[in-house]
Amino acid sequence: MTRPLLLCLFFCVAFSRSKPTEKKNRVMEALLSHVQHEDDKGFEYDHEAFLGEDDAPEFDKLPLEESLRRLGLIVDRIDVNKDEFISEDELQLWIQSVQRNHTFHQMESQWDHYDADQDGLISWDEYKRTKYSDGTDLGSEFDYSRVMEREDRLFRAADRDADLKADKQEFIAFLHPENHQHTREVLVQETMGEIDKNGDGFIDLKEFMEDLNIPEGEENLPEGAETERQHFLDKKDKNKDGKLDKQETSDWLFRPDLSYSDAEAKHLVTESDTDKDGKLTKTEILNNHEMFVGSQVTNYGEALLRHDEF
Ligand SMILES: *[C@@H]1O[C@H](CO)[C@@H](O)[C@H](O)[C@H]1NC(C)=O
Ligand SMILES: [Ca+2]
Repeated sequence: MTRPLLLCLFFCVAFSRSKPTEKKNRVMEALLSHVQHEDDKGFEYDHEAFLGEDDAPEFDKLPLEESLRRLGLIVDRIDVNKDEFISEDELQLWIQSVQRNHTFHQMESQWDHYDADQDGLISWDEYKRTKYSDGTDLGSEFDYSRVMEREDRLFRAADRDADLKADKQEFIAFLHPENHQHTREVLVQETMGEIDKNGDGFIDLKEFMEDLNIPEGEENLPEGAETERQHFLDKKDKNKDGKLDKQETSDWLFRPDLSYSDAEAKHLVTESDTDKDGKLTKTEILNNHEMFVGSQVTNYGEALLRHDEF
């Protein structure tokens, strides 16, 4: 699983008017979080995972006591089996729920804009008309027909009942194709289409390296190129036939071995589990509130120390 929560890079084409970077529209872009997970530079990543992108900043403004009170209430909600312990599994379910709700709210915030006739469905025509011909100058230097064709493909893939109208769940898949099996296929095809220059339906090593702008037979390989080559051979090409098929490409793009919610749940437990019993009590979480929810008050001293920066 990927980390959709914070991701609104190229896949937010649906809502963005800016000129997409032509070469960079690779799905990989979408898999990079805009907040890097570096705890030594603050806990923004953890806050967004635990509270959601919308609520995290609000929490940050609360006085310490109120922040702790609300965190306590959240802990009670996370403890679904009511055994007074928060397990990794319970945390992971919570993080997934935060993520799903965020995605849903994001979709809701765009819904009315596109559902022009307010019939509770967004037809492809409705979407297209609203987005591409509402009189806004889309800029002449960029060919939007390609973006539209791409969105057309995604829309059809997301439209499971094939009536060319998206309900809310279908619209979510359209907005976040990287999170759904049936829309991922389009992204895989797209990536293969770009890299598989000889069109044999596979990405071979030569094509892969050329896509990274590393010509074959290059003497002085740039830094990282050898690593990329080894990764291709050792990791990406699972069946060792020298090329990537659809499944291998999909595994490369979507990393089924990496679960964002699982990794984050493990991280939160590891960092707060004072008595090392593998699960958290409310006390352990409250004692580590800074990582879970943060608070202006706790950062107050730090902010004062840094006042010369402002
Ligand atoms: C997500 O939304 C559902 C339905 O509104 C709600 O019951 C649930 O508690 C929410 N999850 C989180 C993590 O806020
Ligand atoms: Ca409609």
